[in-house]
Amino acid sequence: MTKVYLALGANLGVREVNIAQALERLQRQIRLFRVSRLVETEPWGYADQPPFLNGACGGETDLGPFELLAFVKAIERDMGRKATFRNGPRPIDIDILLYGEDVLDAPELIIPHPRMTERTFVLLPLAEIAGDVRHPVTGRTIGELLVDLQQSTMV
Ligand code: PH2
Ligand code: MG
Ligand code: MG
Repeated sequence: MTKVYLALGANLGVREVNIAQALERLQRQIRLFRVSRLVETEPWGYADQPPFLNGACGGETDLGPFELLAFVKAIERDMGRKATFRNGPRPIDIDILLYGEDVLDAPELIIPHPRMTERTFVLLPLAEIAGDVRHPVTGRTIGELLVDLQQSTMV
């Protein structure tokens, strides 16, 4: 069993229902031990779209990293997500943030998630459930990374 942390996001449809459904589906392969509160966030990357609800969850799974990726992609697809454009609107987005202490750099999957340290909408919910967990590349805890980010953007 490996401890994994995932980010959840939605900005189309009834967002909290989509996230609840995704959490329900995730439990078919992940024993969830923490789910964060949901926060409403301004769209990042592409501004002309509805606000997001974002959250994070943590759990244990027997799936390998690529199996986990296929599993979350299947949930996104089943929940009606269409391939649009980068950073565009979506009924559900499930991103793998951390997979144990693994560091992986494959064409289809980079772990830890390469942009997690730059995004408050990821670090804020993640810090609520995993503040003391260490990012295996930077060696900083999630709580520290959130403070770093907030300080770097307090201008
Ligand atoms: N996801 C994106 C692009 N922009 N902005 C917010 N606030 N929340 C997201 O989850 C998000 C985003 C691409 O995955
Ligand atoms: Mg994403
Ligand atoms: Mg994604």
